[in-house]
Amino acid sequence: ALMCLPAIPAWSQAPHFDRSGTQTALVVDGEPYLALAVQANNSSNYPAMLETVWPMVERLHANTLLMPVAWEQVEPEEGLFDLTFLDTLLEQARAHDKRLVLLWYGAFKNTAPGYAPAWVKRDGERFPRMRTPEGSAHYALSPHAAATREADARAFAQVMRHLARIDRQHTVIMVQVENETGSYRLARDHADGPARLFAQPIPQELADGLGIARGTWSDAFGPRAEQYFMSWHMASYVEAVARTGLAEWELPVLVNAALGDAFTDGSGDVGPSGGPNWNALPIWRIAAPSVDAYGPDIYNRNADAVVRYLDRYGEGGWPLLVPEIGNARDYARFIWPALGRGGVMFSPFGMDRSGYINHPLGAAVLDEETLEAFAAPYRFLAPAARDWARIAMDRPTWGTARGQDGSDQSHEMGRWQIDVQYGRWMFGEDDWSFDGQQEHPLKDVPTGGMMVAQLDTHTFLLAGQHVRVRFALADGSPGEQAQIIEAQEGTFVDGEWVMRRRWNGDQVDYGFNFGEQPVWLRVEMGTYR
Ligand code: N0T
Repeated sequence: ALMCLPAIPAWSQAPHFDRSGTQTALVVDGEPYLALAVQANNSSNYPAMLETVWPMVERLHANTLLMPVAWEQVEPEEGLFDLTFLDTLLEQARAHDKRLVLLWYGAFKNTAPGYAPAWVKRDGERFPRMRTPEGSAHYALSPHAAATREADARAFAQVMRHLARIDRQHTVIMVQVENETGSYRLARDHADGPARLFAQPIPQELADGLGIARGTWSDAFGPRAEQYFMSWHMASYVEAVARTGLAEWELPVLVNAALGDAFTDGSGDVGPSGGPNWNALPIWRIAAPSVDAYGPDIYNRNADAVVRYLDRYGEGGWPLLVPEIGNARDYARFIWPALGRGGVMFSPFGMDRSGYINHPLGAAVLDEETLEAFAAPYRFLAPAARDWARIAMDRPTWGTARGQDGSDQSHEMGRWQIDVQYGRWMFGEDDWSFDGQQEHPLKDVPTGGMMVAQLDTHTFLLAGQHVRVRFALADGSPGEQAQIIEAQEGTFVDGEWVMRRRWNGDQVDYGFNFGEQPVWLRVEMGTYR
C-alpha cells in the first residue's frame, strides 16, 4: 500500500501551556482547552478492555480520557517494541471524538516497579532496588541507577516516537511521566553510592535555585533532608525520561503526586519520600525543567484539605490539573473550586466498566446516582468548555464547593462580595418559618458548588449546582445600595453569549438559586442611592 503522511491541518500546532493570561491555559488546536476527563482503571490498557471504557466516557460526557501505557506492554522483551495498543487506542479515541492523556507507567507506578517488564524485574544486578540501612532490598527500584533510567527513557522515547508518526493531529494532548513516584516506608536509598551522595553538599544548581547556602543535605534541610535528597534524585530521573521522550515528540509533560498532609509537612506525612508532594515542588521544579505541570491525586474527602491542595498546586501561575480524584459522589462537587481556580483538567479515577472498584478511596458502587453526580457538570460544561477556558485565561475567576460543615462562604471580587450558601430552599430566608415547612433534603449532603468569572467590574458569569449565590457591595459608600441590573440565563453559541431568558421575581428575590441541573447565569450588578 502507498504510505503517505496525511496533510497537517493548520490547527495541529502542539498542545502547550500558555502563561500569558490571568491564569495558565492548556492550549489545544490553538485555543484554550478544558479537559473534562476521566481516568480508566490501572489494568484497562489493553485493546480488549476498551469496550468497557468508552461507554463510561460517553455516559459521563467527558471529552478526554486518561489511559495508562505500560513499559511491560511496549517492551515485553528488551529492545523489541510493541506499540500496537497505541494504534488501537488512538483510532478508537478519534472515532469517539475524544482526546487522550497517556500515563507512562515506567519504573515507578505508585512508587513500585510493577509495570516494568519481566526482564527488568528479574535483573536486580542491572536494575537495583533501593537498600535499607541494614543493606536489604527495598521494593522500589533505585532512582540513582543509570541503567534503569536509560532503559525506562528509551522505552518512553519509543512511545513518543510512535506518536510522532501516528498522531500529527494531536489526539494525545499530554503525557504523564511515571505515576506517583517516590518511596513508601524508606526515605532514601542507603546503597553505598547514594549514601555517599547524601553526605555531600547539595548540588550547586539546587542551592542557586533555592537561594540558599551550599551545605550538606542535613544542614540545608534539617528534618526534611532525606525527603528532599530523594526528591532531587527522583525528579532528576523523571527529567531524564521526559527529556528523552520530548526529543522525539513535543507534548506537555505532567507529573502526578500521592499526597501527604494538606496543611503541614511538620508531621512528616509527606506522601512517598521523593514524590512531588506540595512541599517538594520547589526542588522538583529545579531538577525537572521539562515537567510542565504537577497534579494532585486527591483521595481525601475533607473539603478544606481538597481546597488547600488545589491552592498549593495552582500557586505561582502553575497550571492546575487534577489527574485523579476519587469517583465517589462527594468528590464531584470539587470540580467547581478546581475550575474556579483556573483548573484546566478534572479527572475522576477508575471510571470504566471493568468491574474494579477502589473503595474506600472512591465509590463503593458505580451506581447511576454516583455517575450522575459527575455527569451533570460535565454534560453542562462540555458545550461551553472552550468558552470557559478562554474566559478563565483572560478574567479573574473563583469557585467553591460545600465545605465540611456546609457553612456559608464568601469571597470578594473588586467591589463585590459573593456570598454562597448550601442546603437552602430557593424561596425565603433562614429566619422565616412556615407551617408545614420541611427540612431541605440536601441540608447535610456533601453536594453543591459554584464558580464565577468577573467579566467586568460589575458583570459576572456564574455557574453552579445545589447552591445559593448573592452579591453584596464590598465597599459601598454611605447610602449606596446594591441592586441587580439584569440576570440573564443563557449559553454560548459559536463563542457568543446567547440569552435564553432573564431571571427575575422569585428567581432572584432570595439569591440566585442553582438546582440539580447547572446553568450559566450572567449577572450585571449596580448600585442606587
Ligand atoms: C492512585 C490510585 C491508582 C491510606 C489508587 C492512590 C492510581 C494511583 N493511588 O486507586 O493506583 O494509579 O495513582 C494512592 C493513595 C493511597 C492512599 C492510602 C490511604
